[in-house]
Amino acid sequence: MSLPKLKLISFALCPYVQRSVITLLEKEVPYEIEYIDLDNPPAWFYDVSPLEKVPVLMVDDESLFESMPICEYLDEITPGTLYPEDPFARAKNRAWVEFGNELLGAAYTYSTTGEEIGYKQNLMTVKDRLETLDEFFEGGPYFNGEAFSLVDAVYAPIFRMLGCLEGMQGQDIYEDAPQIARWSETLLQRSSVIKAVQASFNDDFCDYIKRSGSIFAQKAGV
Ligand SMILES: N[C@@H](CCC(=O)N[C@@H](CS)C(=O)NCC(=O)O)C(=O)O
Repeated sequence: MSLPKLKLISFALCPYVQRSVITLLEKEVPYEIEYIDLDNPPAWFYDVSPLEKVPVLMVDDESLFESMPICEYLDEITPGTLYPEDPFARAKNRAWVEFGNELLGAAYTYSTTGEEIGYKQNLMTVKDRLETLDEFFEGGPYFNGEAFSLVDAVYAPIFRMLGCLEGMQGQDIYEDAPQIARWSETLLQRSSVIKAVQASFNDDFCDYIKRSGSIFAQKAGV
């Protein structure tokens, strides 16, 4: 089957975009990428993105929004699969993707909120979620064992973000989640994960947090 022409509409720091790029790279799908400024999106963006968010995948002349439908579509139009074949195992993978979305939301709020209470609550949520993840994690090296999956594609950008935050604040966020610390290290060394962002990502992300003037940035002294 010949593949359609694919173009990913992106924002350089977006973790949801990264999961789509990781999937494109893992499945060796040719694609183009266009970065937009989310603070000042081009007018055409509103025609292709009903929720006004990235990523959007342009498939020939049509658009597909929401990162997981994009990743699953890419997985389905290419040989092999990044999900388990067994329906129950696949459903459980999707449930852990949802868990990852919650973790990502808490990590984002913890690092960008201007409210002390929100900072504290979300930091606690991040640590609790990592601990829970550690209890359910089955040993690695990847989420499903030897095979890299879409669950890994979802968590890798979260671990990249947490790694930057740890570096800025000098604290060990994984102290109660040793298996997750190892999983994070494995993922952050994988080629598709490394290539899913621009070389300046860490600096750009730190700048973004600094500019937010958040409680996190104040406490980290950046
Ligand atoms: N549920 C969406 C979330 C995507 C998302 O939140 N993208 C952010 C950038 S990281 C965005 O476009 N925000 C723009 C806005 O909310 O106006 C997905 O999985 O694709």
